[in-house]
Amino acid sequence: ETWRFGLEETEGSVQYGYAEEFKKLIEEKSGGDITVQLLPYGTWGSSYTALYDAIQNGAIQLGFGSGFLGGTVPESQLMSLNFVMPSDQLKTAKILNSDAFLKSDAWQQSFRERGLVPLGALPEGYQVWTANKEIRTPEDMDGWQVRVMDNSLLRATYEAYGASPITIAYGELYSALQQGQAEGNIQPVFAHENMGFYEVQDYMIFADQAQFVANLFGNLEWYEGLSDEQRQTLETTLDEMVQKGHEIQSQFNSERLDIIKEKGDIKIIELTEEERAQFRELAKPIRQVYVDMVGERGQKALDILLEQGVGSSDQGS
Ligand code: 6CS
Repeated sequence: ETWRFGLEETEGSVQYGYAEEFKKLIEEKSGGDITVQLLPYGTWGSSYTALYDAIQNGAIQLGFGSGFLGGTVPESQLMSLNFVMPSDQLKTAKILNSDAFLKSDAWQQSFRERGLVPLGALPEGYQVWTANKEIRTPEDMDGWQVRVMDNSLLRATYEAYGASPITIAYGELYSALQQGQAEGNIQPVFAHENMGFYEVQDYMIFADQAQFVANLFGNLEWYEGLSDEQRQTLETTLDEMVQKGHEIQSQFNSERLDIIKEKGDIKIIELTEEERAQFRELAKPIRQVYVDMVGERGQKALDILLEQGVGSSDQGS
């Protein structure tokens, strides 16, 4: 049988790199029983909702959903909170893929209630700002028209920072930045390179405020209908992919940063601890915004993360 795997990103992206490795493992382990077909950005329709709908109705068996998934699974916006995850990216991957979080009733029900099942999460690297002016403090963000993914929590976060967030489709973002409809962008480094965004922006700002995290999820009926053997193949592959996914994103992000530095003339800024602290302070109340938005189940999911994630290196401490 064929598993169709929908990606929110194009070839050359972290999601694509992950999916290629996932495909290889599943096909090897299943001894030819399963074929995985990769469907990169654009092959399943024009809006992310089309992808999520196709997974809900079973036309596509599994796929990734990140910032835009909030419209389908509101609780998934948990992944968009700033200053919550541990700064260690592998640790973040392990926590998000732990049974304690992934198999919790709170997280399972959030997806199952919508005909979906959560399979894992893929941190794709730190979210890095780009702009046409220097940004170091919330004051610098005043009125700044930054493009965010279509997600109420991200809008609330950037409004709290003082910016004026706007939403634009991923595929239309390059020209929007070029033409000045959007004045800033937020992406992991590989995406700034993969989509060419860095070519039309002057500053790249590392604030380490959040990692980009994509949820991996499947159609619930498809998942329930898997044989024991197929489910075993899926589970062991997902386990292996936690470490591999981390290696893929680390490699992609570091190689692409080198390319950006080599090819572009974008200026790189790294915020100091004092500068970061100003954003962290403003981001704190957004945890409550998340809970107010999605309710008790969201509170539970957040609590599980905080219980596991808070340590000496925690971004939120
Ligand atoms: O910004 C976006 O809309 C997209 N960016 C990435 C890196 N992946 C998917 C996401 O939706």
